[in-house]
Amino acid sequence: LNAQLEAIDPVVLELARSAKNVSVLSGAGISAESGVPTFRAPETGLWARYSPQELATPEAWEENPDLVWSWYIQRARMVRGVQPNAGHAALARWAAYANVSISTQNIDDLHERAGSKVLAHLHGSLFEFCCEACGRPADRWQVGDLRLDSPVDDDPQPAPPPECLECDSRIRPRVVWFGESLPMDAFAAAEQAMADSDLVLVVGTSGIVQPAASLPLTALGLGIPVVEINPEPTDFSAYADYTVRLPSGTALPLITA
Ligand code: BJW
Repeated sequence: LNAQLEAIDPVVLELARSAKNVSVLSGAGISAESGVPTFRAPETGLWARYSPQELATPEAWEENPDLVWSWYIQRARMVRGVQPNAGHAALARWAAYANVSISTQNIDDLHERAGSKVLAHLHGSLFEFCCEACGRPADRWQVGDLRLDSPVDDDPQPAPPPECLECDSRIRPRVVWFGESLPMDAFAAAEQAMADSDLVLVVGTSGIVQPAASLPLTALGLGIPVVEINPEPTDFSAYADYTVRLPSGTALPLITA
């Protein structure tokens, strides 16, 4: 533990201790220790033949909706089967001492299940579905029928997405694919929270996907200290005021203690 604590700049510990308004931008890395693969990590099973970057696009949805639909259902099942980790839990506990605003690029619900209220789900949610044409939310039974609660199928057969009860168009996951706009209210709330904070933590993101990656730059421009928590260097590392080169499940409990 001492060795890990020594990996953290004492200034970071002091900033965290005194901060009253903390803004967090989280990415796939914060859920990695729960067993959720990061976005750019190799996948296994059926999906080994496809990269997430190929499947999370409007083009993939147009060309192969059954495959994309089934991929999201499998991911929802996988997330249902894992637990929040020490990093999520530390952020949830911190809310007793500071105003912690969490903006996440993740579509999982592990922050919420650890007890945090998430300010902004910048890229949507694995557990919301809507009509691709009219936006009508899917009825619970339509997706429930696909048994999000069942275990991950090792050999899933791609199945077609359900149809909207209103207009017969396809039901899609309510997530943000490349080229699509982020939910404006969520992005605006995240931007405001960054601007109003006295400390920003950028946790477990490669920082290459825009516009989410630009959020901490707003804070830097205002002179707010920004700390990156990531075991690996990223495109953002050069801009961060401080970097903590530890997994978030180790770093966050130490920083928020
Ligand atoms: C650990 C750890 C541990 C491991 N502890 N850490 C050129 C310049 C600028 C922008 C663009 C451009 N060309 C195109 C664009 C726009 C595009 C974009 O940014 N592309 C870039 C790739 C270049 N952006 C968009 O299209 C966005 N929309 C947009 O711009 O709208 C405007 C517009 C409208 C109309 C026309 C044109 C423009 C939308 C972006 C949507 C991103 N969607 C996805 C999928 C969401 C649903 C899903 O999950 O399936 O979001 S893509 C994917 O990447 C997902 C993630 O949220 C996102 C970010 O990934 P993240 O979280 O950073 O994960 P990884 O895997 O990359 O990194 C994990 C990190 O964790 C690593 O650093 C590890 O080291 C670390 N780690 N273990 C801590 N234990």
